[in-house]
Amino acid sequence: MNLDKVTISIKAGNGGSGKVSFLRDKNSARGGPDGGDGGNGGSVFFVASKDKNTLIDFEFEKKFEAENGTGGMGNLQNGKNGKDIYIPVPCGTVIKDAETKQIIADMYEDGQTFRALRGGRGGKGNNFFKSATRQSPRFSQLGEMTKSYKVVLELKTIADVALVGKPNVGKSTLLSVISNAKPKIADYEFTTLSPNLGVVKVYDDSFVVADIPGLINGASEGAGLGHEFLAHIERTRLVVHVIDASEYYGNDIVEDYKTINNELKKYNDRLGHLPQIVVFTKLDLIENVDEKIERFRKEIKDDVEIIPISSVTRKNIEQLLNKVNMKLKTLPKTEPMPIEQTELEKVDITSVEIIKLEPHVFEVKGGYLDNLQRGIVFNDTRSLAYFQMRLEKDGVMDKLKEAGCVDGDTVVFGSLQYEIYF
Ligand SMILES: Nc1nc2c(ncn2[C@@H]2O[C@H](COP(=O)(O)OP(=O)(O)OP(=O)(O)O)[C@@H](O)[C@H]2O)c(=O)[nH]1
Ligand SMILES: [Mg+2]
Repeated sequence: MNLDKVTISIKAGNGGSGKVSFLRDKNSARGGPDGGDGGNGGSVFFVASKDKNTLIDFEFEKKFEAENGTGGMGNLQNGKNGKDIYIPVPCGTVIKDAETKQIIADMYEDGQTFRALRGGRGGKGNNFFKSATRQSPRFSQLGEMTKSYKVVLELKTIADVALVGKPNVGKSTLLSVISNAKPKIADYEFTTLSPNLGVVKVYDDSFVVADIPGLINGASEGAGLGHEFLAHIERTRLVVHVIDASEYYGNDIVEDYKTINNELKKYNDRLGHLPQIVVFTKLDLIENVDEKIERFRKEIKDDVEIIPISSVTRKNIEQLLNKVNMKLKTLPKTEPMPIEQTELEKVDITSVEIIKLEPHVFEVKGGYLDNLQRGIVFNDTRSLAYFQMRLEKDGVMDKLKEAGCVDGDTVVFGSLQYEIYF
């Protein structure tokens, strides 16, 4: 089960169709058109929530559909709008188009809301189409049908500090000592199977620490459990590199340090170059820590801060937290992922569809028209002239002729209608 990456499908609600209806009551033998408009479909939103830590909910529910708008009715009653849906995700969830893999949103801050899909527009009822010359329109518009899309949700936790190290060195123990988190701790490798987050308080400051599964040689290429979780800490600001300095299990502090740093570098450049504080754990089991530090320094040659601690006796824990806190103050805040402006709903600006609604009444629909109409001010004659010129130039008038439209016929463009003369 992968808690950090799931694919789900989402769909906005269809628009309800407009109604064809005529007023009937005992006083009027033949009343006017009174068909109402269809309601708009519901939209699909994502909301970032600090109360969620994993994507586990999506293991069980993978299909999200907003409500359809209902159809218009007689007596000028418009259909009801479909309800929008709000899908809660943990802060730090990156949403990608499953098809193109492009990022469409980074749900970064608590409460941040993102509309992924807009509900289908409701169609106009026949009342809308009445005019001086047409008293009894027997047509209405269909509601807009929406498509279903697949999106990938990927959790890239926003923690300030990452506890990184080999398995069983005491990362989770350290987190349990410095924060409110209660991770599982045990004397074997790969106790931690998914990341734990804890909030650490130092006087009036606080920061978030992530404890991830232990890393081993080859982790960056997928060995062990660490690889997928390295994605979590891509956005941390500081690495606390935890090394079991007791060397009780026959490990070597220098080798461990090099192995882990190598994996971080191989995973990506940013992780490889994050500032580090090295923590020697299990100090309570060590007799001469100064000697170890000296040997370590000589061999690694990096000028890195080393703090020996014991999570069991809590020795030097306060010193470590102060160091981390001070260091964080000097580091830039993490930023949301840079997003290229991509949208899930591919904007179609070319399609033109001509529908014969009834004899001598045609409707022009499609992405071409939506796009063109966005730039037109319909009560401005110059803007309107431009609209007509474009219809001519882009071949829409020819298409109308081909469909059987003749001089004097009515053509509906979205929410406008014209008598057409070629
Ligand atoms: N003596 C001593 N034992 C420690 C200390 N810190 C952790 N341990 C022990 O080390 C073992 C591993 O601790 P964990 O915190 O589960 O280690 P981890 O690094 O989270 O391990 P993974 O999740 O498997 O990667 C446990 O038996 C802990 O009790 C310490 O400061 N001193
Ligand atoms: Mg652990």
